[in-house]
Amino acid sequence: MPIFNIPFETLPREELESLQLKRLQTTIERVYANVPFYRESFDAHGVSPADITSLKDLARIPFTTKTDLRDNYPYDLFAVPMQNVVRIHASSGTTGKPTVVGYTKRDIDTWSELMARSLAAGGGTPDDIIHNAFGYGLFTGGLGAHYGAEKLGASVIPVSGGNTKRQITIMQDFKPTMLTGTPSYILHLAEVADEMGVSFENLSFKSGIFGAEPWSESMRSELENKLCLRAIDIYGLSEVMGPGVSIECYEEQAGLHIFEDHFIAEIIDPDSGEVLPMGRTGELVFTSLTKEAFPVIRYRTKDITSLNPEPCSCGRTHIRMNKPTGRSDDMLIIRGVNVFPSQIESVLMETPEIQPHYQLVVDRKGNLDTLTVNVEISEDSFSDAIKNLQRLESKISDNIKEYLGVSAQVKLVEPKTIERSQGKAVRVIDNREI
Ligand code: DLL
Repeated sequence: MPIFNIPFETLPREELESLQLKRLQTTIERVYANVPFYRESFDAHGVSPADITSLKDLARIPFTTKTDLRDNYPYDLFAVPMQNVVRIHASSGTTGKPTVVGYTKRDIDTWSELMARSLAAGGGTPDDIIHNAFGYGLFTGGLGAHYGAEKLGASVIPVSGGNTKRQITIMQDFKPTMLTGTPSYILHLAEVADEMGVSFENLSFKSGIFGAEPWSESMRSELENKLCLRAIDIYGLSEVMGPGVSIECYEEQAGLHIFEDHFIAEIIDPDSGEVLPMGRTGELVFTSLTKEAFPVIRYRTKDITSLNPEPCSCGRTHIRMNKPTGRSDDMLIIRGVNVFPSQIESVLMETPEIQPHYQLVVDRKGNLDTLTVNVEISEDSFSDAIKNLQRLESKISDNIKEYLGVSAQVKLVEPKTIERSQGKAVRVIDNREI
């Protein structure tokens, strides 16, 4: 059982919900009083803070979207004066303006505590040495994990992303016991270690906390085998706080416990906005319960997942969200078939001759969408595979067709030719004109 702040994580449901209601009412009152956007939006929907008398009343409140955040760029959704904001982060976003988020001193404390709880849930203790390969900067991964590690009382090595060879030497010399980073960058680290003749069997890792992008179960097995550690999935988003919104427990690694004393999660039908019953798959929506500078009310994440209220052997009473399959805006619609990059990843990883380095290229030829899957052959089977290149390509293409119902042209490419990222991997290049 993890040691850090377990009382809040094992609260009986009734107590947890009464805490949530109290915090929700306070948050709604604060945003109504301090943020013109929320006041106008609540007024337009005919709902006032006094109407929130039970958790069910949350459904009466309008959603907040990424567009609302962009329209209020950079600071108009802040609920405190700028003098009280001690930190600013931003999420890059692929189009348009970034999303800007702010933190008060107390927000940083809350976030650090939640990240400490996350690391503890992933097997961390004050005795650990944490090699933090999440990027430091406007991205919330690096500093989020850093403050959490310090709060836990562990020793943190702030390596950030990049300078990969040096990272391997640090791992050999400093003997870290936990590793944090994006799964795609960690895979690259493993590849570089291999080139340097360094085996993870001789390093000291017991667990790795990986997230910030979707990754499949097959990717988990690959990472666990290559790095000789237990790979734990961590989820979060800048708008809601950063990493530390939910995490898998070391015991089960089956669904990510949401820190429900600080966030309320809902699943909605992305088209109708209707709240879906527990267990159904849809878009994840979050309301923050304790944030001061940048509270979010029913924020539509675009992440697609489902919630699981089943008790967990770790003892936590907080519900779990299943591994997100992807984002509704990353979902590719190829000739009418919906495909997430992570589903393609699962199919690819069933072929032993290839490496989980891939990129999907979508084009439009005439009126027809085409999908090309560029994927690397593994170094070991390179010379063999080259003889059977076409046979292997059509085998993978048949598997994609069979499992996902979409036709794709598979192109096997030489090892190490797909660009490696130091943070989140770029999985899709969509050349279609919108
Ligand atoms: O990625 C925060 C984070 C940092 C999470 C480190 C975990 C670890 P953003 O850059 O704002 O924040 O991106 C948030 O990334 O809406 C998801 O689409 C995706 N995402 C984050 N974690 C996961 C995960 C950080 N474990 C967006 N699985 C989110 C799948 C994830 N997708």
